[in-house]
Amino acid sequence: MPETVLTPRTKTRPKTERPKLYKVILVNDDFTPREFVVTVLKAEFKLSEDQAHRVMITAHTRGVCVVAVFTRDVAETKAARATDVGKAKGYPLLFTTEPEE
Ligand code: TYC
Repeated sequence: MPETVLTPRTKTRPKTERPKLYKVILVNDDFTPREFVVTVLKAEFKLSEDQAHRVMITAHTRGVCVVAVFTRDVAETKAARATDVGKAKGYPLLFTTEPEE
């Protein structure tokens, strides 16, 4: 009797987990000038003038706004750097991070 050779119809590939992503969140305060917030958003997060202005206004009116999403390391580094830029000018500007659901 001839042997039946079955060829698999699906390719197997090693499963690589996608890294968990973290949101960088801009927090409103009553002291940091609006234009300064926009400048920091453009410099640290590479937002356009228009994007930066929208993010700033959203945080200003709602209290917080998600700026962007990164891997944990990148999110924490960028949030710390952006917060430090404000601190250097004596402003309480704050960026925090939070894991995505
Ligand atoms: N609320 C600030 C003001 O009126 C501007 C501001 C916006 C500050 C967003 C922080 O995350 C912020 N000067």
